[in-house]
Amino acid sequence: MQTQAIKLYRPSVETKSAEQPWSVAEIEALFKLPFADLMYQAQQIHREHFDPNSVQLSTLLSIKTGGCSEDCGYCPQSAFHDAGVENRKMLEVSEVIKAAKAAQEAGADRFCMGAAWREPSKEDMESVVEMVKAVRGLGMETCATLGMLNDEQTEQLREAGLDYYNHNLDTSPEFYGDIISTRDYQDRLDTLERVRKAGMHVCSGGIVGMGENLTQRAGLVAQLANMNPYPESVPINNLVKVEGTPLAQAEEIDPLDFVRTIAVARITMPTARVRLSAGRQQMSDAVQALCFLAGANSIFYGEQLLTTGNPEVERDRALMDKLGMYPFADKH
Ligand code: SAM
Ligand code: DTB
Ligand code: SF4
Repeated sequence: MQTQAIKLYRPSVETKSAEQPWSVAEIEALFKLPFADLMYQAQQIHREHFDPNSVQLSTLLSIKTGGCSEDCGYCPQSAFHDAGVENRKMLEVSEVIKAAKAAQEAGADRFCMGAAWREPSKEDMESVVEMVKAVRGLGMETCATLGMLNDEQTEQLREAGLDYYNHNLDTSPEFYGDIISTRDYQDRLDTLERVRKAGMHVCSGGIVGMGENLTQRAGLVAQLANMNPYPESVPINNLVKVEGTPLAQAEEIDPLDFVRTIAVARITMPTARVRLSAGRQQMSDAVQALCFLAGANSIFYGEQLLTTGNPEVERDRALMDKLGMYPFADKH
């Protein structure tokens, strides 16, 4: 009988308290659940905390492109790699305002400014502060990702009205050294701590498909989920393989394993916005739909990520219509 089957396969939905950290083994066990059980658990938790048909839209703008002094193996903007990305100077505040207005008109509610820096300089900060104030003035939520920050800089950004700071852990501590050698994991954790202390929302996630094994993938989620509190926003990127970067030939991950990562992020961080981030351009509508079912409720919206492409607004609008989904901002 069908009802019996439902009872039989109903997983226990475990809600953890902040004092009860997730072990890597527990998270790995979630990854290994039968797909239907994992999705069911993720959906239950998603529906407890969010409208499952609503999706938050963030538009990205690269305010300073290329020539970065870090050697992140995935990144086309690193000066260590030859990915054909030009080292450009920082955008003018007026250019940023123009892009933010266009994003707002297209329906985005959050505008994220990204810079290819290890860390911003004093002069960089003066311009960024102007940009944040101007974008905030348009009534949009603001986000920035500028590399490592010191206490003074987090304070400046908070005063300017920055809502979110994006700083990804990218992968597990054990795998980090295989991907980046110019900084260490603790540097990332220190900046996140400063962002939290200054009172801004934390946006932190990672990349899958860099050759990490399952334990390492679970290790990334454990790091994020065990932050106290965990990030309000968790971008899950599927590696965009760019010619000229060390990871250009990385083995493609099975799309269902990507969906599983979203589901595990949702289960372990119930109230976070889980963002289906880089890699969507290469993803079918069906896989994206599974990601939304798994608990993703935010996307990057607009033709461009930082240096690589993202689905066109028309494609995303059509996808949302097809799925009966709507932008979060439309209902608030
Ligand atoms: N430089 C700053 C930093 O690293 O924090 C901010 C910009 S950096 C490009 C922001 C994030 O983009 C990285 O942490 C990484 O997660 C993501 N990213 C960069 N290249 C990527 C790629 N090829 N595929 C997927 N995500 C990527
Ligand atoms: C995030 O987690 N993904 C975005 C944003 N935060 C800054 C960046 C994706 C970059 C993809 C490669 C590129 O376009 O250069
Ligand atoms: Fe620089 Fe950020 Fe790219 Fe690393 S990910 S090379 S820090 S821009």
